[in-house]
Amino acid sequence: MFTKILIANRGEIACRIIKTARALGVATVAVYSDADRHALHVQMADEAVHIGSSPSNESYLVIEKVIQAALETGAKAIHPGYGFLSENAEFCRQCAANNLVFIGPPVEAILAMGSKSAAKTIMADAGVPLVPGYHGDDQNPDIIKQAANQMGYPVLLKAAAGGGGKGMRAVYSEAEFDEALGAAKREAINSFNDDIMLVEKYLLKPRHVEIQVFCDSHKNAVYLFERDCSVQRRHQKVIEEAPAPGMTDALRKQMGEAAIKAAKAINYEGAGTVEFLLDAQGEFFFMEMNTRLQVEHPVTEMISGQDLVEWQLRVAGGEPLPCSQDQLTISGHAFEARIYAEDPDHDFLPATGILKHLQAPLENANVRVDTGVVEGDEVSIYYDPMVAKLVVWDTDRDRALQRLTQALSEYRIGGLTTNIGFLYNLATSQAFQHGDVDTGYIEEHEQEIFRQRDSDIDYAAPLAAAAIIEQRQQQAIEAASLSSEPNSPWHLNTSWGLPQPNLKMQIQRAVVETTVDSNTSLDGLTIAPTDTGFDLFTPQGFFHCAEVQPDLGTDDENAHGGNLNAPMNGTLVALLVDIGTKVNKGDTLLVMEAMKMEHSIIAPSDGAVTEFYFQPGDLVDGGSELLAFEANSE
Ligand code: MV4
Repeated sequence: MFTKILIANRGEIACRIIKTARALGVATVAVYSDADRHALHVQMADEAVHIGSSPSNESYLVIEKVIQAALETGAKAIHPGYGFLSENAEFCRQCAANNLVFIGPPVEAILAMGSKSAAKTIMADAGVPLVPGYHGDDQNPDIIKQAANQMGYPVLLKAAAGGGGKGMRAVYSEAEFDEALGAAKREAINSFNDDIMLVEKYLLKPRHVEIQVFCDSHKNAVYLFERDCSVQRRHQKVIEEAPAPGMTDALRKQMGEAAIKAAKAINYEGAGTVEFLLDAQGEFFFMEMNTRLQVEHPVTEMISGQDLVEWQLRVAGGEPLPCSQDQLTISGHAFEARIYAEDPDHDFLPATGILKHLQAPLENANVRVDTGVVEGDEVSIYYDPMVAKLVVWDTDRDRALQRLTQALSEYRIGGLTTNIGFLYNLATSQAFQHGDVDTGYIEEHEQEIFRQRDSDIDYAAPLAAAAIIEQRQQQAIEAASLSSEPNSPWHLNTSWGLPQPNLKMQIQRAVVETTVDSNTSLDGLTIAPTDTGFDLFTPQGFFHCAEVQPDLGTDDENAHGGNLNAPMNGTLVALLVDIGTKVNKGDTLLVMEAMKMEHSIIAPSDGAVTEFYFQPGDLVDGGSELLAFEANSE
């Protein structure tokens, strides 16, 4: 076993690798960029080396700097994690040239799987099932078209240099083939500087089922079962699970053995993943092989009870596989949901900002949180905005899914927008609950996942209002407990039996007035405070909520009628006038954002702003006075 390894990565995967290394008594070296100077992975490692400025291509992707850091610190091996240099053949070569062990496959395997068409040729020769198609070197358009006609439409044109969905074009009839091929080749040249095309039978609504394989340097090879990664958005995985819904023992064995064949065909060593397309008839076809540890490896660890990073360290150190195939078993079911700083209501735009409030679900035997951030950290523009991977396990899929939705409803993140609500609505959507998943899932169920029905608002508003009333009562009790007269009636917050107050609520994008009566129940709900209000998790779905401050006008003797206070918690977006500049009644003075909506503060009369109390980017509490305004003297 190595005495010291360097982790050439950051974030959750670096932290995750350090945890296993520490458990094995292996010393660890972290590398970090300017932006990661105080990052969790740096704190967790035994040593840390600064390797450059924040952009990845000036730090984590600079081979010489990573190698130099390993040599300086006496690390014997380098774990690349995933992404970054994990499938970079030159990096692999440089490690060997510097007597450093690359914790991954031989460079030949990385090269062999680097080209989609070369990989398919290797797999075809090895007897691994491929989608019917043509991936030959002869790129004569007539040859490609003849193959398409022979397999029957629809077909899928794919750029050999493409991947991850880039460079794919569906063709539905012979009549449109020539134009489609021309367009696909032009796109491939522009995107990859390579217009080699392959054509395949277009499988409709396939599932993405991948097999975890592991090989050692003594020709042993095993598969650690499958993961279903069909729930993707624009070829980014969202929720993964193991085992795959509906998988039979026979099909699992067939796919596992095909994956082993694929690995052996390229003399593989280390952790690898063989991706297949699985059609509705139970036919499976090789898609590609990933020569790295995948992001979603934890679901395999949860159902197999194996630590795949420990296996990587042992195998890279020349040890044999820790288990034979017969010793590997599946227990229960696991899900992984990727928690991202992104805004599902704005086309999943990446969100940046400070994690002002970060409270993950409690971890235990059923709940695991792999993360690289702590409260107060900044999610920056430099790196993938994944905040954490929420991994759950239980004895069967239904129970595991219940764990997932419960854990999502307990996740508290304030200070930036996340996809937690989207994940919650996806995990509670009907078809997902029944395991009816395929690669088109999110598009097919978009309405349900992004539901914003009036009936939802009618359902959520009284619950949200009740949550506010309950929160006030709780605050009153806490205030009373701190008071010298705890029993004073002034501490009561029950309006002395008066009918409950009318509350003005913003639910997602709707503003509603609602009342709360005694039969509004909060059972089965979870409230997560946020910077703009609170997130309400209910059995019917997830809602961003906030109380809209009543418009009390102003008691200023120059009463202007307008309200210069923040209507609710939010962020100040822009100041639209200068101090002292004459403005007319109704002119917009500033804009703030709350609940994904813009709110304008307008001039209550002719006059001028004499002071702004906040600046763009500031978080503003509801009701705060935002500016000082001087009306023109009559
Ligand atoms: C396909 C396919 C249907 N038929 N090939 C997308 C990215 C790359 N990994 C291969 N992909 C696909 N290839 C044939 N012949 C459908 C997809 C596909 C897909 C595959 C896996 C996971 C998500 C996907 C989303 C859209 C399309």
